[in-house]
Amino acid sequence: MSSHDKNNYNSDNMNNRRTPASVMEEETLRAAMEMAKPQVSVIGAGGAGSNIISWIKKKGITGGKLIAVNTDAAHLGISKADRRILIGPKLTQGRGCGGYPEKGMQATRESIAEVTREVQGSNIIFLCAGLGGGTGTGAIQVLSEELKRATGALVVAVITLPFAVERYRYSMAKEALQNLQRICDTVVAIDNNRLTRVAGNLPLQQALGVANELVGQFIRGTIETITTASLINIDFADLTAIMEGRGLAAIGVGDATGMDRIEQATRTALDSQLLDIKDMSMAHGALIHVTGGDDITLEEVTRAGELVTRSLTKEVRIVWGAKVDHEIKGKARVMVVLTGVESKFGHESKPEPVPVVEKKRFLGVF
Ligand SMILES: Nc1nc2c(ncn2[C@@H]2O[C@H](COP(=O)(O)OP(=O)(O)OP(=O)(O)O)[C@@H](O)[C@H]2O)c(=O)[nH]1
Ligand SMILES: [Mg+2]
Repeated sequence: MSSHDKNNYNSDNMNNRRTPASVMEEETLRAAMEMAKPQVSVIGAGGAGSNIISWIKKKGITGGKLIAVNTDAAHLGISKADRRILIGPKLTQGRGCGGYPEKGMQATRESIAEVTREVQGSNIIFLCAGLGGGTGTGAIQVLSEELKRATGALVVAVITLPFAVERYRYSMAKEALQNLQRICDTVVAIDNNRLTRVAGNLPLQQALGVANELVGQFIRGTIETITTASLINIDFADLTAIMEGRGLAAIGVGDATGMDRIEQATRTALDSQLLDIKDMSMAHGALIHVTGGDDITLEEVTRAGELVTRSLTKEVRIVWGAKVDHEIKGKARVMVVLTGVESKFGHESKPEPVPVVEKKRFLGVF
């Protein structure tokens, strides 16, 4: 019997005989459940980071606090975040960093106390930004270091690398990415130049929208499978095991309909990794997230896990979560995140492999 079933069983019994002792037990259980829920904060830094936060907010999310930080007051004004923080007001007067990451770093240091206050008590902090500008590139480096120190939370950065047409920004982005790998538990990197694999040949603005959606989907999906009852949940310990001290991570998504939708979507997710990684089979861990309409079956979700397991030659830890989305009837969407991967953007010190095999957790009603 899963813990979820047990909870339901207990609460049914409670309704039948409400003795003072049993009411107290129920209250204690409720308090314990509340305490066990991980606190999650998501911070979007700079223009791209704030746009990603707005995307998540528009889609709706339960179980996470959304914060936007920017040096650009006008852009911050249109953000849909739960909390908006203008960083470095003395340094930049709310006018942005003009592409200088050093200025973004200084601005963040000026306002670090305010940001730290907002994330106190968090167990997981997601930081997102488009690398290549001043604010996001500078802020995410200072935030990851300072917030890790202040909270001890699992810190996961999710960043995009600039398009080839923005080459002059590339070296700054590369340097920041190296630095982030040293500081964060995991850095999920999306190379914008690979977006054509999932979005075709789109104009720049639309391609940026696709990147926002991808980052947003990853963060939203992960948060919801650990904080709310889903078809299959991932617990905080699972997530920590594959993300803590893992270095670089790549991500891929696939959508499909029809009889073999799971096979197709999983293959697309594996074949369309949005970072140029050296050898997929050498990944140290994998997180699979499946979203499907009401008709998605447990067997299909398990199948996605099997397909990914087969692509990874090592005995690595694989965790998976699944959620029903009533809006995508008939469709399956599979997201595969490979952690501890090697890439030309990699940092020299590599993580130790996670010694465990696959793990499943079943919760919810089928
Ligand atoms: N995913 C995504 N990337 C974006 C978006 N806008 C810009 N980018 C990318 O992110 C990089 C940084 O751009 P911004 O986020 O606008 O820059 P910033 O961090 O605000 O920095 P400054 O404006 O220089 O202070 C760019 O080089 C683009 O590659 C967006 O809306 N979404
Ligand atoms: Mg900006």
